[in-house]
Amino acid sequence: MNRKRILKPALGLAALVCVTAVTSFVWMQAGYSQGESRGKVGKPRISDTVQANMYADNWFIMYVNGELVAVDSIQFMPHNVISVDILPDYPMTIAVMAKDNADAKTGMEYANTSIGDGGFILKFGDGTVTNGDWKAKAFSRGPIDRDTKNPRVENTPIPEDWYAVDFEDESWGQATEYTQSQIDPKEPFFEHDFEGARFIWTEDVEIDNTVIFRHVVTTPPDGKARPDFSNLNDIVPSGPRRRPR
Ligand SMILES: [Ca+2]
Ligand SMILES: [Ca+2]
Repeated sequence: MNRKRILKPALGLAALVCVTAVTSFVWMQAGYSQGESRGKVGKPRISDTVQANMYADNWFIMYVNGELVAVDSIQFMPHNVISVDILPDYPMTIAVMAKDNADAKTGMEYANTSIGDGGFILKFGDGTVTNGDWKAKAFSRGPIDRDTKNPRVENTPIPEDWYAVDFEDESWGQATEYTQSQIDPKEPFFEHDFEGARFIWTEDVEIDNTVIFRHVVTTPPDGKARPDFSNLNDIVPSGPRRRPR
């Protein structure tokens, strides 16, 4: 074969590899300085997180800033505390759907012998707590009029975006606070930090069986300054510079 024919593609390939390497290096450098120019933020450490404690009678699911953060792992009993680490990011929109254990057709529990009652409480390590400032709305109620002989359930369709940050909850009422003795939490509750938090539900803790709570925390309640980790996907954290490949 002609030497020239072999040499030409080989030179072309070498040039391509060289251009790619230089481009990659420039891209890495640009990416790094872009991260720097947007304000330095180190990689989040576990010490940047706060503990979130939740107790629900009987079940809940929680979103923070539109992201799924916690699901109660036990639907009914025993009553349990869910404790997870979260990376706080303000303003922080918390959306919780809580459910009292209730038969879908009667709204009652324990083989349709009891109306049953709900209750929800939450405390985050930054001082965020549940109280009457939270918004609350019932989406499933029963038995209507407490008629346990002819039990009926009223359901309101749950909006698909109930947990979204921009969901409109202006028309919703405020949560009702309940005392510890009214809710009567079970043992694991006392082993976790809920100090300063209030049990909440709608104004009817018995008949309202599916309730959504929403709350916006504008600044850290404990007043502690925290880095803004909200755009972690869009920046290159400061720290050890990555080697160009
Ligand atoms: Ca109930
Ligand atoms: Ca219950």
